[in-house]
Amino acid sequence: MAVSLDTGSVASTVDGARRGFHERFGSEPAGVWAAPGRVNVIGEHTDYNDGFVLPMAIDRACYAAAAPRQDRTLRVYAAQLDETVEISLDALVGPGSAGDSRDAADPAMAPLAEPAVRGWAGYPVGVAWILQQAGFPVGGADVYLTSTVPVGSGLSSSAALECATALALAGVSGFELTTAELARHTQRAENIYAGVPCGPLDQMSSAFGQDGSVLYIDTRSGEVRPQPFDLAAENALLLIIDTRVSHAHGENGYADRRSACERAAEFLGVAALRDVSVAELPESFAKVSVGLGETFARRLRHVVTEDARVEQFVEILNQEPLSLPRLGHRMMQSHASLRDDYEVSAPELDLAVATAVAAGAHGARMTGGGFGGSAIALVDRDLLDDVRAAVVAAFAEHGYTEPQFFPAVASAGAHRIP
Ligand code: GAF
Repeated sequence: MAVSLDTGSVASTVDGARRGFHERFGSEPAGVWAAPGRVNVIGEHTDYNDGFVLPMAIDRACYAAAAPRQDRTLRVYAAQLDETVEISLDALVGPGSAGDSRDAADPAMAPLAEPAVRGWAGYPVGVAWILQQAGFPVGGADVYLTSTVPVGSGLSSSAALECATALALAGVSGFELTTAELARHTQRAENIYAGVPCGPLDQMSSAFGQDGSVLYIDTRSGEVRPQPFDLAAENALLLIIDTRVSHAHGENGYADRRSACERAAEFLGVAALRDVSVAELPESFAKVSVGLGETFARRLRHVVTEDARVEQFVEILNQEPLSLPRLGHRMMQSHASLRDDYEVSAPELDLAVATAVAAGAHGARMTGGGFGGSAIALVDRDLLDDVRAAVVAAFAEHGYTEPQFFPAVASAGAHRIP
């Protein structure tokens, strides 16, 4: 069975965005801005614990074709949904309602009680809202959004949409956003306006992505260290296996894991679980088991060991010759910890991982928040067809929907299309 490595042409998508804008709004866009989705290679559920992550931006992106308007209206059309949201920017002053004193520097992530819009529209509108809150002069705009990031696949279609929208609004309104501002404000839009308590991983990946590199990010300091990740030189690739089980099923599970970590940190008297070292883990595990219960202790163990695995993975990446089996081993440990201690995997993800490895992958793991979405497998190119065929057969045998496959190609972060 041949594996198609074609992920669609960027040029045709950009052209499609331009043409789509023209058909919808009757004029030419002032520009097109693109922001990628991501896969997290390792370091899962560590970002909201101030820990380490190792994502890369992928060559699937959201494209925003946009033009300024003379009035204060923001009109956004989402091509994949065939839906438009239209709102006055003046209705977006103040956090949802006048008199709420929260501003963009406020660390509180509590969602707005009454955002002006909900659902998908809350993402682009939330971006306009947060940028205004932060004092940027957002002007009226028409925005046409089209995306090649599959929705619900755990590849950050929402961060891609947010970052593309933010850059387009900045571009047509005539202000600049630094990469760090882009990541921070879009995350806050998602937390506060869309009401999703995500950490900084997805928006940082989309903003800071680099061609050919994974990003070693310390989410506490915000430091981003790109690490070359040239799997082609090893005749290997990172294969994304989209289980087609929407990760949206896990929204409550995500919030629950996040608050369990916050409780465990508070109980241990540390600012975040990042502050518990591997050496302290046995003692901290015992304390949390007795004080809060064994489930909390297992959540703690996942976060502490996962942070350590990110550092080990980066160490291996920097050694010559590169050992794919050692990288694969860390991926397997990460998956087991997410499945057993953190309990965010799904039967389809477990099957994809086990089958890929049985068919010869060096390692595999779920990626993203879990409860569905995608797995990634580190595969030698000459075994690609075998791995894919084995996973397709295993899914069919279990009566699961056929998964989709595409390569994770480390790509540039959010940018204006020249
Ligand atoms: C989701 C969240 F949005 C991220 O912030 C991160 O916590 C991830 O799950 C798990 O690592 O993608």
